[in-house]
Amino acid sequence: MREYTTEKIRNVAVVGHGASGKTSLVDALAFVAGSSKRHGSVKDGTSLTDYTPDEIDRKYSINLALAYAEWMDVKINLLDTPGYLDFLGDAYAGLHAADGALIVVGSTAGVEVGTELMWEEAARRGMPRMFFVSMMDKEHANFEKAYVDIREHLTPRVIPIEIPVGEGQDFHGIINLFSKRCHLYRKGTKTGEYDEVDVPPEYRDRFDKYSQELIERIAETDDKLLERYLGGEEISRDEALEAMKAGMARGELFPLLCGAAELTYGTRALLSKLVELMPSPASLPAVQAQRWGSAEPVTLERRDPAPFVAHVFKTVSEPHVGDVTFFRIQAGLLTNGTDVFNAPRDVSEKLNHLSITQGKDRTEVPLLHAGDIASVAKLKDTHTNDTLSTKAAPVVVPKIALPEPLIALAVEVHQHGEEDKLSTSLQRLHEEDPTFHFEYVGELGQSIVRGRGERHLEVIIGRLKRKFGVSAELTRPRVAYRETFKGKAEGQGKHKKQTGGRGQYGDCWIRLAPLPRGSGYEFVDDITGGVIPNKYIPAVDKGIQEASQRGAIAGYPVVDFRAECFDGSYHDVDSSEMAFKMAGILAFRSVAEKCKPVLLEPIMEVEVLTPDENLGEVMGDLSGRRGQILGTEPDGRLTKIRAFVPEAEMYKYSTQLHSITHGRGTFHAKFSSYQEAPPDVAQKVAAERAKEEEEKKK
Ligand SMILES: Nc1nc2c(ncn2[C@@H]2O[C@H](COP(=O)(O)OP(=O)(O)O)[C@@H](O)[C@H]2O)c(=O)[nH]1
Ligand SMILES: [Mg+2]
Repeated sequence: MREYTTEKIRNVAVVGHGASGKTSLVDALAFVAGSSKRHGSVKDGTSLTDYTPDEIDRKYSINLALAYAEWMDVKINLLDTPGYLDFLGDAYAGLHAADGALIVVGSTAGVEVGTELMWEEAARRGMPRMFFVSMMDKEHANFEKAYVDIREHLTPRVIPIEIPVGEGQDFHGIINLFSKRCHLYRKGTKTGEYDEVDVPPEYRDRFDKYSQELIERIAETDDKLLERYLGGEEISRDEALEAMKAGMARGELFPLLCGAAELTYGTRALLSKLVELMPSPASLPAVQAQRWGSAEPVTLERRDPAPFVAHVFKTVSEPHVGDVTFFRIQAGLLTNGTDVFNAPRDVSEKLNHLSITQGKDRTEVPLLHAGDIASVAKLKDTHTNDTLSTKAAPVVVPKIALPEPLIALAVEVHQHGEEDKLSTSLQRLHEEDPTFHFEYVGELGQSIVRGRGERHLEVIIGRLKRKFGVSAELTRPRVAYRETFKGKAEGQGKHKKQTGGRGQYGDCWIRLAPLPRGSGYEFVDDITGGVIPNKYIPAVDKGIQEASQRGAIAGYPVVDFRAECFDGSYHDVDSSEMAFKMAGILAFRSVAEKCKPVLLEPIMEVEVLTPDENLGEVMGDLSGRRGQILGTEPDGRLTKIRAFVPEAEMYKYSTQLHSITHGRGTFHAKFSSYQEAPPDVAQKVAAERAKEEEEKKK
């Protein structure tokens, strides 16, 4: 592997909707450039970047993965990202590590949800973007339609820089609008070779129309060029390309290319344009970091020799390799074996076996320059989103803003006794994929896992088995119900025992009454005349609190009530704190039943964003979940619905919303309050709880 200086590097994230052809394209680019030795295929499970068993089985990308193509003396690092929303975190990581985005749009599918999301994220980051209409050989491929789709749904600033010759089965060439030459592909070509010819006569009109549009659009972004163009002067290919690159950097122009990765058609032209139009890290503004331990901002010098700084954008733990850490060098020159420092974790790491990666293959290299992307294995305590720097100049760089979890499920191990292993393994999986979270919730007696969707959590369960040998399954999470009272009542609790020597005696009278929702618990000491000595009253309170952890309806904690202790009696010898606590417990149990107990259920405040055309169905579904719609309002191209929905009814909501809105809808839910559950719900919950108790006894 030759050495590539910062100017000779391009970092390109390949993004777009699932199944738009990204992985196939990355494979073809690396192969056509000669950097990868075999043309792999997603269908056969041999593609460069879908190499994990998870991906080979499922035939779609889950992990951010890296490849590179060496072209025109430049190394293009290609970051292949997953398109499905469940794995959005890795797509964001890919954009974070890149300097430009190649947005892949299927020639038949056009702009989809994933395309929109990636477009918006790349725009938010102000990255130069290029479009590629993929699978031009597919039946019903339609370049013009894809172009119009992008123009209408993403940006009017998209502009074709090449047009296809033929479409679908007849696709066999492209016309380059800059060079005004036509590439005709040789049938059966393995590496995208073509014969260069003049624009065929039957394409002359289309060519004229598109090249005029191209030159006008470029001229519009540059006053000097515009003047010359209007003056009838010819604008050279190099000038046009340079203006195009500058326009891309300012977010004013987004070139559109096309091809068919599986046939390798169009790949050579695309490689050249990635080199010519995407920025080198050297041309970009310096990265702003922060000195570790202070708020002092630091501007990172990209030139050598600067203190080393790198950002870890991905870690993968593989059974036979251990942890592999992918990072982008933000500053400094990095040589193999360098000692670095992970300041926030206070750990020194040695970067041994410094490598570049081509899919699953890693090639050791002696040295890499700033802007490049590298990997190392077996670091001690470095995880996704960490910064590596030096002990002498410790800094942290901005982190990838990761998407929040949307779904929560319970996870249960198949084999008793594996609970500890489950939690250590889930912790490892969280470090690898920080969009996945888990916690043991004592009240529910369940480990709860959270992620971006069911598919995401299923992949996690698969990894748990494959990487850590823990066999588990996803189950429905329990709901943290509560109980309360709707009426008042009073009664006695008397604990009296005479067993041989000293006996036990405690006796209290209490009154229970409901309090407004959210007030919690209140204890009132109404004892007069010392009928219960002061020192025993806290014990009565304790007894009531303990007993209230199991309500009368279904055994859930009772909340929002007042307990008044107003009478009782004691015994000089036999009374004790223990005995009065027992009396409190007995009093609560007997009085609680008379206070019209009810079940409370947690209610979530939910905000749903949906396309207008699905509004009716989304609202209907929310009502079916006993949701109470609070209102709707327009929000950009979508409509926002606000509603209160019982948590118990939110089970698998993300999956349902995804299916109603074809992935366009998103939502956000947070706990709002506890509300009285309808009687039929309470009955069902009580019956389920009774059944559970019954099973526990067995
Ligand atoms: N006809 C045709 N099919 C393609 C082409 N590129 C990819 N595909 C198919 O489209 C599907 C999705 O491709 P993949 O590369 O996994 O897309 P990704 O999800 O965007 O990475 C796979 O079945 C590929 O075989 C192409 O150039 N022509
Ligand atoms: Mg893919």
